Amino acid sequence: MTALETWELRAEFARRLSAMYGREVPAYNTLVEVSTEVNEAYAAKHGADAERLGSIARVTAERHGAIRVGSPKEMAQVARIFAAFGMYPVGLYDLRDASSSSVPVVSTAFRPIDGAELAKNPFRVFTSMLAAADPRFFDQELRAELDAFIGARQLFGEELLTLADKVAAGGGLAADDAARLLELATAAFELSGDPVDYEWYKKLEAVSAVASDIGGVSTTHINHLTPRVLDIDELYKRMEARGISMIDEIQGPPRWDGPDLLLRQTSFRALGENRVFRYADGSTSEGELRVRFGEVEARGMALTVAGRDLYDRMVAESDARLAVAPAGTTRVEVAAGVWAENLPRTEKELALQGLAFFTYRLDDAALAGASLAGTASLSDLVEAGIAVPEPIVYEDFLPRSAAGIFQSNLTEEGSKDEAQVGTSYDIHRMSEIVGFEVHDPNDLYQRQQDASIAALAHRLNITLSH
Ligand code: OOG
Ligand code: NI
Repeated sequence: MTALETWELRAEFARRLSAMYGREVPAYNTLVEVSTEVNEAYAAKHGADAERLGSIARVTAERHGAIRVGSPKEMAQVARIFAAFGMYPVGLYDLRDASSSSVPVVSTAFRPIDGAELAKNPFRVFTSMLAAADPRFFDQELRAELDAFIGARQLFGEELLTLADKVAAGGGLAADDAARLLELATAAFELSGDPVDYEWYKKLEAVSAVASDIGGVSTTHINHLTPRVLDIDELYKRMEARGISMIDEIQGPPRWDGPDLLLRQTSFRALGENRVFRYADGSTSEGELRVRFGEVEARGMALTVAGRDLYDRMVAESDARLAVAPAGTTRVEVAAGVWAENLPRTEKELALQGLAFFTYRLDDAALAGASLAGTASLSDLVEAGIAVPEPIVYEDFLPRSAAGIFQSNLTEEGSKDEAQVGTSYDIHRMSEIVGFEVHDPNDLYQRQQDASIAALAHRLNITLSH
């Protein structure tokens, strides 16, 4: 019996969730189909350049999922399951303040953290936890009810958790254990047919539709599953041409003629799905809920702290200009102008200015014509074409886009009592909750870049300064 490697398990987990979600939300299959068309056309047109930010095999299989849990206990349990698939928490996203309407969650993303693992299969899951302790959203009485409801449910069974711990400890599983782990882990995220308590659901929905989706039902489910495309503008056009109306704008960086940066995302609005409701008199009947939707993304390069500061300043500048722009001007039009003014247009310039993360490849031909003494600067090597910067792909999320994705699917504003002081969460608190260290994404990119520079210096047998 062959033992499966962790990445094979992860890839199979993503495939199974994808098959399940496609049965539940058929429009997802359309999105995947159109994404595949767009990627094939893009690869045919751009050749090797299309693989600058990941092989076609990686990009074709690439998905991120989003799930939502109700308590620290549930967060810690789901972390054990993801660990079995080589997915660890990275980044803290506090969406409570990133949005104007009521989004009472704090989130992290579970994903592989090692470059080689990411290249094999980068499946990631954006995981949000209800901030039930935050008095701005939930008064004492509602909080007690929420705690009781969530405390009484079991999202993940003992068999699943035990199997997950076993594989996480051993780094591989015998085939029959693997089959069972995959079956149970996939089923844990399936939409449940259990009746939804109508009054309880509506009570939470009055605070926030996110709260009712999390705390108003007895199980969790995939909220969306997102394929990656190489040309998101083209995808947007093709989806609209098929009669699927997308949200108004692509979130994140604008389209421009320089390298792809960070993350651009777009989605179509939640679709009505049948659910059974149970009413106060004990009767049940079919109703409809709209919470699950389709999203697609295009990934670009990871930015350094300096690059990210610049990005955040450009976002603020775009907002400021938009506020005084003539009616009808879009955010994207304004942003494209701001970007053109502020950002270098080539990977090489981004590397030289320290704005994005790179690994460095040695160009042997350029090296052959050069004479290197005992020390050199990385910049000189880049200028001379000896060290060729290769971009590191952004593997994470953007809080503003994430809040936008949540919000684009809310029909009501919900309520938030700003007179109360919010509960604070930081990356350390989140690590305690999750039961694993929540990595700072910048540290992971920096480590990868540093290792590549050290390897370069070693191969050249020189001391490298920056
Ligand atoms: C998660 C929203 C965030 C993204 O791609 O930014 C997200 C959710 O709706 O649960 O998935
Ligand atoms: Ni998403």
